[in-house]
Amino acid sequence: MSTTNQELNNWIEEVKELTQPDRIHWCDGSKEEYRRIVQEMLKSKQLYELNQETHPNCYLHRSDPNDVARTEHLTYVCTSKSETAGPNNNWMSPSEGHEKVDKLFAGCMKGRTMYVIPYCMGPVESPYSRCGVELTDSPYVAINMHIMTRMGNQALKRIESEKTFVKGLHSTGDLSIENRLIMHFPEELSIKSIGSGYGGNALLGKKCHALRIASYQAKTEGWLAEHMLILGLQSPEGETHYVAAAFPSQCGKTNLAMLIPPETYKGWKVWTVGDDIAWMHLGEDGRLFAINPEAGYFGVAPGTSEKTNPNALAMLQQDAIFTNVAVTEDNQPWWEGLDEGTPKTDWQGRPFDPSQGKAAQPNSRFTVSAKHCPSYSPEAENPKGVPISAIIFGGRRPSLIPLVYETKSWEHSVLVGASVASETTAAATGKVGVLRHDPMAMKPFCGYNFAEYWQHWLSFSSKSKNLPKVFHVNWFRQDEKGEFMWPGFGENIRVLEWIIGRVKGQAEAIPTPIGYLPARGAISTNGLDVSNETMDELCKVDEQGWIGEASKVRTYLETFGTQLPQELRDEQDKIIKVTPNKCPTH
Ligand code: GTP
Ligand code: SPV
Ligand code: MN
Repeated sequence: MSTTNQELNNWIEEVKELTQPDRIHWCDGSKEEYRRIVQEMLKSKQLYELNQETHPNCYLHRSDPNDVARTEHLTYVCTSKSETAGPNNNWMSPSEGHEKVDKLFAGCMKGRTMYVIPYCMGPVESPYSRCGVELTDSPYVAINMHIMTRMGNQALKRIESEKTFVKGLHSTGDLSIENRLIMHFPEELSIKSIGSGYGGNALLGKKCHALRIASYQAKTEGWLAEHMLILGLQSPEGETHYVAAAFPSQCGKTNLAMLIPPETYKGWKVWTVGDDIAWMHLGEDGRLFAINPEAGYFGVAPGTSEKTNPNALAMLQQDAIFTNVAVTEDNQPWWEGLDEGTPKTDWQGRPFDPSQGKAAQPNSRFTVSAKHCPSYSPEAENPKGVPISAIIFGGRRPSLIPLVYETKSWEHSVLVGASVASETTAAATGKVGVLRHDPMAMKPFCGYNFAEYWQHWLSFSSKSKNLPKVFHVNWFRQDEKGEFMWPGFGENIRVLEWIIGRVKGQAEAIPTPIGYLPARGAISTNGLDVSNETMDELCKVDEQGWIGEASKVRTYLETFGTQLPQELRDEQDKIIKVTPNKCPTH
């Protein structure tokens, strides 16, 4: 096959010469093609069939044990000037980047099939969607892209008429960490990734294109590409407000996006638009409109249960790919926190032995089509996107940071986003549980200098008087025993209700130097086993703690030097000046 797009034909020829695949397979995106690749992978033991009675069309993939998460230290942004990438990215010049990575690509597809995957990020009919083509020697990537993106003929057609696309070259290489590089060339709209088959490193439409490359494009074109879920909260009166929320990896986006309200919230409903990425544009009325560029979920398995996320469990009953989970005696997928069944075989295919670690890899994942989610919003296919009433930032903070607070102004909102810090998780290699700065949950994903990114965020206040209200939440406060103080999951709707109440000018709040905190009783605890004392603790401002926090944030922000927008310093000065003795508690 070939295409009328000569640039694509030429690029494929170049890559063919460099990587020398035995065969080339153009993906058409059909169900039949998906089935065929699955059959081939079953034969070559790259996939295992799970129990087809309980989980029809569900398969398990076991990755290389060295390749289970994103590898941030091997991820680079290659721009002509190092300041463009900023201190928040690893940098190489484009020429050095190409040279280093092309050496690894030389001849790497010998004996393999190269899949040509045209894909569209976002509804094919949306003016906000963007296309790409991924060339990969991984059938696992091909079937995951089938689920995660709108791909094949429909995307190729758009590419042929639009004539522009992001070029993504991927190979699993030899899967060794020594020969792994994930390179981004935002000025060329291209990506080269080798040595990993793992999600964010290998499914190039996701973090590489839809965040790193897209954030760079969004900056020049005046929109936002963010690591955010999108949900619609429908009240019993039938009014729906859309909310976008940025939490770092493994900090609760998928769970919040699919929330099922508890018994006491009869008549409320959460609609899922997206669970990981939002592309937001200003509408004519000055509101931000968001589309979800993805078509599926690549979600965290551990912790997913009938209690925590029943919608996710329901969608995982069929047509899902599981990566690095354990299996039960009767071949059903299993992970820690599932709350039923017993693991027989661990994620590496060994008989499960607790002395060798967890049964499921802590970053084990499922891939499933968004359409299988019972709460999937029909508005997710709306080419215009959904209007955003509130933006939420958050992170994993065992202490200090309140359950929820509202910012005071757009400038303060950008400071609050830039100040996000969170404990590291298993989504990336490295130590887990270390507090690190993760502005807007974009530390691993912003394709250019954070200082310029904050400036870009700040610029929206002069373009619109109709921006969403902004909040910060923390589901992860712990007591002295290390237990979570807030029940989280479905109960998070109580916080969403307060947030929408604030948007509508109805919910009560107390002004403090850090922002507006919920007044006592403004967040309903009806039917909840959380004491008033705990609520007070969750919603208070610890002055000394905040002075220390502000000083750490300041030290971090100053690492961006003269490029740091002055507005962020000014906003922080305002907080520090008024903080001593001026934080009202309830
Ligand atoms: P990525 O896909 O890596 O971007 O993660 P995510 O932000 O979508 O996180 P996800 O919803 O998958 O949750 C990650 C982990 O946090 C899971 O083990 C969840 O069970 C747990 N979690 C999610 N929400 C809550 C919550 O409200 N409270 C508590 N205590 N844990 C939560
Ligand atoms: C994340 O790490 O934020 C994920 C998984 O959503 S990955 O696709 O690997 O980026
Ligand atoms: Mn994510």
